[in-house]
Amino acid sequence: MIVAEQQTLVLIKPDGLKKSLTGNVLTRLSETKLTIIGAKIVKPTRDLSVAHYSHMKDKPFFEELIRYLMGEFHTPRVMALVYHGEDAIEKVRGICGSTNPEEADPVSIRGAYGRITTKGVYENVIHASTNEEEAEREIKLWFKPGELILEPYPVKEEVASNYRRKVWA
Ligand code: IDP
Ligand code: MG
Repeated sequence: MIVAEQQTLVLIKPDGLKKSLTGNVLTRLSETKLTIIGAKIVKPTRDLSVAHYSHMKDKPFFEELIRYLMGEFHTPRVMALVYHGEDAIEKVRGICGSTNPEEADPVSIRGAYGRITTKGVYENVIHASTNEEEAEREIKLWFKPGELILEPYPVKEEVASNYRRKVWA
């Protein structure tokens, strides 16, 4: 069987950062032998969080979910990573475990470290894309082309005028 090379977006959510789980999570993910092609710490805006979870907008817990991703219950930080390699999406999802941390395999990341809050949000430490279409949408949402060491999707060049940006003083 030929297995395609894929990309997948991983977010270590604010509960994972607050609980100092970054190292544990990255160690678990290294079992996949996939390559990290981009990584950064992000302070998620509301717009980014709503765009990321747009497929959940009709859920009764949507507002709590957005506040959770923005870090209002923990710390306003997320670690965003892109993993690349054969069968990346399934390999990463397998180590993450089921969405509901109480139903997740106890040795999976979510089974070991997740919890359900009294308001009913699943604080499950990690996000991982579920299919190639979702991965492409999410990677383009969280990363610009120059922030990845590969160009997994087509890029174009733009000449920017009237463009302000910060540089080191
Ligand atoms: P996934 O993260 O396993 O792909 P999704 O269905 O895409 O699961 O849900 C996105 C996030 O929304 C979950 O990771 C979890 O934090 C939260 N969530 C999903 N379903 C529920 C639920 O039934 N109750 C509370 N929170 C949920
Ligand atoms: Mg999902």
